[in-house]
Formats: sequence, C-alpha cells, structure tokens
Amino acid sequence: MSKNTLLIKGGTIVTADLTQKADILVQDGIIKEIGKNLENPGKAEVVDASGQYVMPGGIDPHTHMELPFMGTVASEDFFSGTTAGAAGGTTMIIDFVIPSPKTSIISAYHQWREWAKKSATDYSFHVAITWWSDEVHRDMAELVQKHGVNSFKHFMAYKGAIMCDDEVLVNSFTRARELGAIATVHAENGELVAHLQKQIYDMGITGPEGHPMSRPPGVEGEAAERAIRIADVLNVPLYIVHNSAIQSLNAIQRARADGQRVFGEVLAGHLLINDSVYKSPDFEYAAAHVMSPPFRGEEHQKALWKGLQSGTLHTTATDHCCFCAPQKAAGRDDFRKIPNGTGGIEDRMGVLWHHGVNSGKLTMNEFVAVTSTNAAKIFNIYPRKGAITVGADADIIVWDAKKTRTISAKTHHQKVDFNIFEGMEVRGANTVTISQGKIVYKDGDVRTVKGVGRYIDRPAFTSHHDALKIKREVEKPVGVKRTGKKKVA
Ligand code: URQ
Ligand code: ZN
Ligand code: ZN
Repeated sequence: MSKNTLLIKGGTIVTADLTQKADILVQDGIIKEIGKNLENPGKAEVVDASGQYVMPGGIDPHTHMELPFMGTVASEDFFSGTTAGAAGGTTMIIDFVIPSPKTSIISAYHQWREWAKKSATDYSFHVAITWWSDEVHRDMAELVQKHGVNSFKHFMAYKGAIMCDDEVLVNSFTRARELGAIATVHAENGELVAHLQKQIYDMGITGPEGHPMSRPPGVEGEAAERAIRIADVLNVPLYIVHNSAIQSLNAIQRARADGQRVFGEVLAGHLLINDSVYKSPDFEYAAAHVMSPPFRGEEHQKALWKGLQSGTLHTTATDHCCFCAPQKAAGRDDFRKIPNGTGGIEDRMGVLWHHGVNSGKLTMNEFVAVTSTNAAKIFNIYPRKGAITVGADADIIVWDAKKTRTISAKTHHQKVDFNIFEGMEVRGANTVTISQGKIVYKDGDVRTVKGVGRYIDRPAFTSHHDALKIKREVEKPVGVKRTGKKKVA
C-alpha cells in the first residue's frame, strides 16, 4: 500500500449533484474508491468525518496574489494566499497573468509561473490581453496549445493602464474563438469611470466616498451589455467576472434567455458587504473597502443572491487582491490613487455556507456547485477538479455544519491587515482540508508546504464551441434565391 493513503470515514459526501453516506479511499493524491464501510487497506491515515459533510475543495476562479498594481504590489503572495485558502476550505485558485501593454504575453506568463511556484495548493492562470498586435495574436495560440491556458481576460476599465478598447476586444475575442478559449471580462466602462472620477475630484470630493460615485451601476451595465453583444456577434463563449449590479445581471439574463453562452461570477464580498462602508469618516476603514466594481446597495445584493439561486450567476469568487493600510494611504488625498482590491479567500466558503445554506437560499449541493464544480466545468478541468469521483484529484474538505467562528483580521491567515468580513459570525466551517491527498489543514492547524502546489493545465474547449458552431449554422442567414424571373404582378 502506498504511503500516501488516506481513508475518510463516516462522512456524508455532498457534491453538486449527489448526497450520499459513504467513505473515500485516497491514494497518491487521487480518489481511488468510494463506498460504504470501506476497510482500512493497511496503515492508512484515517480522517474521522462522522457527523460531518465531505465536499470537493473550493475553487476560487478569481485571485490576484502578489499582483503589481497601481504603483504597489498586492501584499498576499502565492504561498500565504493558498495557505489562507486551505485554512478556509479552498484548494485551488485561478489567478491572472496581467501583462503590461506592449509587452510579451509569453514573458508575462513565465513571470507569473515563477511567482506561483511557492504555492501550497494547485493553481492555474487566466491571461489578460491588454493590447493587440500580430505578436499577441500568435502568442495566444502558444498559450492555448502549449501552456494549458483556455481563458483570456479583458479589463474594460482602468483607462491609461490595462484597459481594452473595442478594437482589442474584437480582435482578442475572435482569436479566443479560433483557439477554443473562453473570453472573460472585467465589465466597467473605463472611459465613463475616468470622466466621472475627474468630475468628482474637481468638485472637491477626494476621499474614498468618491470611489463608488465614480463607478455607478450603469457603468457596469453598459460594459456587460457591450461585451455580451460583441461575444454574440463573434460567437465566442463569455464569462463576466465580479458582477456586482442589477444592470449586469439583467444583461446576462437576457443573453442566456436568448441562448447565448454567457457565464456570470459573483464575489462573496458583493453578496454581503454594502456601500455604507464608504460613508465611514475613518479613511483607513473606507479605503480598505475600495475595490472595483465597488460594494453596492442592498437592492443589488438581493438581486445577486437571486442571480445565484436562479442560475444567472454560476460561480463565486473573491477577487483576493490585498493591500495593507500603508499601501491604501497612497490615495489619502485622492481616491483615484487608492489601490483597488480587497481580500476574502479564507472566508468565502464559510460566509457562503452561512448566508447561503443556513439561510435556505442554497441547498448544500448548490453550494458545492457555486463554490467549486461550476468553475471546474466552465474552465474545463472537471471532473479532475470540482468533483468527488474515482480518478479525481483528492482535493477534499470535511465540513462541520455546527462549527461556529467569528471572522477577524486578528485570527485570519491572510497576509493583510484588514478583513472585509470583520466580526461576522458564521456557522459551518471546514475541520479538515485535503489537497492532492494530503492534509493541509486540520482543526486550526495549518500544515501547508511551500511549493508543492501544481500548475493545472486547462485544455481548450470543444463543448462550448461545438454548441456555438451549431448555433451559427442554425442562424445562417437564408439567402434569397435569385431566379432572375420578374415577379408577375
Ligand atoms: O480589477 C480587478 O479585478 C483587480 C485589479 C483587483 N482589484 C479590484 O478592485 N477588483
Ligand atoms: Zn476586475
Ligand atoms: Zn480581479
């Protein structure tokens, strides 16, 4: 029997589509057997899951570990960030390679691969297209065919930095379709943001309260609709990240009802934090919440939960992009200079279980779908990831639905001096986190090892694009047959 054998006994397995009382035998990082009352095949380490749930480890499809951004570098690195994720029940991240415009996307990819080598759990990368040229056109093929990249990100915001105009969107979306990749977007109209930021600053509003004022929901709605329309014309599947507003939700709902292949992501923060945070007189507190799109009013939060319940939104993420108070202070006199980003990777699973499952909004199976399985399916790594089935990677969490905890920066593992969920009491937490068949967290004891995380290849799609091909054939315009004969009146 291999030394790396684990037997998870007595638990109730909960996946996106099945709840069953059964044991799991794990060997060499893979799920080997699932069944009732499995015997210990030798001296396997036994994980007692009795009275608890056993679920696929969380997949966070949107993080930015040690991201160089707005003149500084995000404080969370790939080791500390994946460790914090493991402590909270997340066993894989999909992070972002964000090349500076006019630089090689291949060199940027290799740079991020270097940074990510310190990861403690598995990871993959979306690659952002921030400019266009024949070189980018060529290099996108190398990334898909040689480096397991099947998703390309487009920031429609951040004018003067990484913002894509329509020319880049159209070229890159077209190329993504050719390569069997999915296009993803940060949907905010960067021109409108820049215009409003200047208008608000010139009115003398320089504090963090200016941030949400410069990014009203319509700024997001316009960009979401535009990206959806471009993707429809170009026949490419689209994934909209961090939907925060009713307007982008409506855009996705309309497109999906029309049969368009559009997927939506929502952040745990946007579901639970509202825009009152920006009204605080305490600069540090308000600035700590500056991220884009901004946290919004309760009506948007209610709509986002309904979007998750109704299948308009498919995945939950955190956009974990941390900056500490001294970094945020860069914008003390000008909110436009506050580095955008907040954390959450350690708390996503707990806050979504508490506010989603305990509240009755989501079943346990739906919880697994939106925290793990859907992301695995959309980004084409299912059932290796996001599943509990024989042959899948043994990324597994044991979940105690009765365990309560109070979230705080004083106790979290995240390398940031603030927690947007500070003081929130949640019921439901992982007691054990297993990554690649090894226990990386148990009852408060973090056991992650720097550098054992693996880069996960994500193959080009066939399913999404095949469906799109059928769609295009069905819709091919029916040409009028020119017979040359004049119609007899
Ligand atoms: O826009 C993003 O997703 C990155 C730059 C993180 N920052 C943020 O405010 N969301
Ligand atoms: Zn973004
Ligand atoms: Zn992001």
